[in-house]
Amino acid sequence: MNENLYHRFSQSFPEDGRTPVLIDAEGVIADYHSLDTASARYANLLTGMGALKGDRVTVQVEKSVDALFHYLGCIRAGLVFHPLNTAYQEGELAYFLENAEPRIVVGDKTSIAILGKLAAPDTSVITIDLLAEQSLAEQDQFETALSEKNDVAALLYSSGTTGVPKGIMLSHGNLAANAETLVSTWGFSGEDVLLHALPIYHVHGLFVGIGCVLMSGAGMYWINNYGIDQILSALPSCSVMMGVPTYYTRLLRSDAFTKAHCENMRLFISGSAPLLTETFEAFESRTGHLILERYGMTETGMNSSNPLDGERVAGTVGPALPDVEIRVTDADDNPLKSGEVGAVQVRGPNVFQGYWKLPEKTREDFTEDGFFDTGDQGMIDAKGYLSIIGREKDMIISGGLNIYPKEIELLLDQLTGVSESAVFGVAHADFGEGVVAAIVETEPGSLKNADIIQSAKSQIAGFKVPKAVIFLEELPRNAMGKVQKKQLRDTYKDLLS
Ligand code: MCA
Repeated sequence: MNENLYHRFSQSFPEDGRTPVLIDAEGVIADYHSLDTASARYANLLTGMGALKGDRVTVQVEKSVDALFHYLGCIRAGLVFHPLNTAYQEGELAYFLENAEPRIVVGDKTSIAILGKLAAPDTSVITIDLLAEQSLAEQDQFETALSEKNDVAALLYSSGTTGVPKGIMLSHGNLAANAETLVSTWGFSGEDVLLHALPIYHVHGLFVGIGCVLMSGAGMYWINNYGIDQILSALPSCSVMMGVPTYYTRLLRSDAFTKAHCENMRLFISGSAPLLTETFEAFESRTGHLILERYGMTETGMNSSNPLDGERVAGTVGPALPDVEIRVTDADDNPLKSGEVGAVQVRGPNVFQGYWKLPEKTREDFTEDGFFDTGDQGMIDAKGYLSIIGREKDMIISGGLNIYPKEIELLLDQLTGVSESAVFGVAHADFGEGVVAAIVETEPGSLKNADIIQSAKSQIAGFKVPKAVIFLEELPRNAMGKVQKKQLRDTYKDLLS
């Protein structure tokens, strides 16, 4: 059997190819037949450019319909899709391009010059616009590549505590299994229209959102950039919405948002960052809907979900998905009893194939009996519901994006006049958490807040740039000399709220 993700999707496509798959305010943008033919053209074009099964295609493009068709073309051709956040700057891109060794690099008009400069000489570097234009001359049929379950379909990077990003290899089998489980858990069908406003360079928008739709023959209301007005005008045409908590807090901040917008909605799903109980409750009282919170990570896709039918408990991420095993363990990987807090470990068909070029690190993160150690701390209650109590050391989640302080500290420490720095997260009214940098100067009073922020902005993605900088005479340390981040978080907890 062909385990290619696109092949698996195509088995759920509606018989009538004229069934809409993408809609927006103007009406139908694409039906299933045109999605199939457009992805075939991209697959023909990419393979015609010399890309072979397993080759990486690195993509840094704004969300668009062409970007979606191109993604599907890569998958169909058995190429490894490697998407990048459009906010990444030159220094960040240099690392990804060197590490992923792509055969093809795809950018936008605005980013193509930098991508071209950074790419290895034998790489094809092309804009998505030109690809789209050239694809029109290609055949609109393509025999989807034969893929095995464990063949890598996508490479996504996550920074980690060392500040050096690791490539996470997700296979066709991982992505298909997770999408299938989510379709049944969340009751997706051909009747659904998903409000798709998430970016398509992360697991949430790319695999969870698009995966659920294409694995069930449903439709998507396609929004390229999150904006409250677009969401409000789209909602009445939709039945399901997926978002990070910021999407819901922004909706609640809009007085225009009422129950009437949700008339046709059956489900609101939240993930990628903790949903505050107060958001859950405020949303219920405004709309009558209980937001369904679920839990996942790039290495595993989705692991657990509050139920579609049954009790949705605020502050928990629900029981394990049907084909996923979750356990909470002590430091020696021994399972703990319900109610006890320990390491969250996951095993199942959703769990990734390993870190790209890092077999040693991969071995470290798996237990002997095949569980992946997520780095999160959690607790499973008597009903089997998981709560995430703490997460990988120091990690900040801002607007649904993971930020690793080490990466920012390494950058700040290199700035002239900075002796040392400590980066930490505090509550942020819009993004849930925001980045704060504490700086110790080599010469007190020599640096300006704005200069630090400006320097950071020119070197790293905007979402990682500190929202506030504070100057300290020294960093708080314990007897061992270790910086006390907790103390910093406590002292400055109200800085951004
Ligand atoms: C933008 N900015 C941010 C963020 N986004 N700062 C902190 N955190 C953020 N997430 C900054 C910009 O650099 C800019 O700064 C200013 O805010 C406005 O930028 P803009 O692009 O206009 O922001 P926005 O369009 O309002 O975007 C906010 C957003 C977006 C809609 C919340 O960040 C978003 O779509 N987040 C979702 C990310 C996502 O898909 N996560 C899933 C990861 P300045 O003005 O100074 O230039 S997958 C995952 O986590 C796992 C697997 C899972 O379980 O899902």
